[in-house]
Amino acid sequence: VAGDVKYVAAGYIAAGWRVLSHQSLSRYDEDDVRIRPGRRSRPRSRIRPAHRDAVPGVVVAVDRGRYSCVLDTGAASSPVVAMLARELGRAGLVVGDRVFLIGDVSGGPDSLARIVRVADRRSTLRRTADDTDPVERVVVANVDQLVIVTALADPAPQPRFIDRCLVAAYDSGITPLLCLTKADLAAPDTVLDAYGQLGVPAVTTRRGEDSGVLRGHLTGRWSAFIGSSGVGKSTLVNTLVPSADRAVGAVNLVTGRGRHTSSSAVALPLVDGTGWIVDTPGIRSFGLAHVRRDTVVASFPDLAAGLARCPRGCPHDNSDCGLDSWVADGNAEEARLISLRRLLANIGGGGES
Ligand SMILES: Nc1nc2c(ncn2[C@@H]2O[C@H](COP(=O)(O)OP(=O)(O)O)[C@@H](O)[C@H]2O)c(=O)[nH]1
Ligand SMILES: [Mg+2]
Ligand SMILES: [Zn+2]
Repeated sequence: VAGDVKYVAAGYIAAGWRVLSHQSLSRYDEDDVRIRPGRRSRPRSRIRPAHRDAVPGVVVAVDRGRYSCVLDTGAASSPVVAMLARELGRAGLVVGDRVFLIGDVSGGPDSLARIVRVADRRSTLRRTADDTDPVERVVVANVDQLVIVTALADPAPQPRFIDRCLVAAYDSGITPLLCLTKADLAAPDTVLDAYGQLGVPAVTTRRGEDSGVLRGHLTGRWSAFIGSSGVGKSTLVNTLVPSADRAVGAVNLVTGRGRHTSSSAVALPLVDGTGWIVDTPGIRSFGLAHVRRDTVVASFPDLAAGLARCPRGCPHDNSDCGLDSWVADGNAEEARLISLRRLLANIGGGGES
């Protein structure tokens, strides 16, 4: 039995590796595929031989404990609906989770498969409901890139929103990409300059135009799109994935008055190309209660060298803080220091943003 179990585990590792390399994603090894935890000296009888045939896939939507999964083989023409095997416990999965399925994986009407394994997550995009909420939630797993969608006008660019998203991306180890929409309404130069200096890549888009530059950034990757209401995120998603049919101009998706009643994330494959984009309609911002203060500070690379002027243990909010003279000497924009202080005050339980 023990030998058999070992074979099964090795098979999963190999399968996991193939899946991951098949997706042309990088930076992981077999350690990233979760082997059922347990003491290695004992036979892991809970791994059932039947699971040897489990097929790999990825969660693309979640609806009340039912998971829509796309198989790596592409064998099923529509997403396979699956439930989580009881032995995997009650830990919820999120969009982007890589899974192994058994049972009816035909994807046919009324078919139901079973998820028997979950791969370790390469990345997790996390948030709390607000900056003081202790409950941390995973928004999406295994994305490579966070596309921060913000309009150049109507509504005006929101640097504080951008900075907050950059902290979330930095904390999650996910590459940020700034996507500036509505370039037909205002010139992007000021925003491009400000964030270009920080080394944040940026693209501009306008309605009715398919941005090849944006597509280039999305190719071969999993990208989560985040944006506050009205910035043109749905318009953008529809351009990239016409079949997605996201409601444009919908006032309130959560109450169901829009065409799309779901407020949870959904992964959509790019029509031409290998990338996936994850729309996050219910998520307008990131509570950062779970982020360490020094991670917030580290998310402001333009201020990093100025920290040498701070006394040890500086809270960066009083007259001893060396960042004031750093900014006064012209080393960084004052707005950036204000943004940093606002974020630190909030996660410290302080006032509203
Ligand atoms: N002028 C202009 N308007 C746009 C552009 N993209 C979207 N819009 C409009 O902005 C409004 C909000 O768009 P929507 O995609 O629903 O934004 P969402 O709330 O971020 O999903 C709609 O009226 C869109 O037609 C653009 O590039 N230029
Ligand atoms: Mg929308
Ligand atoms: Zn300081």
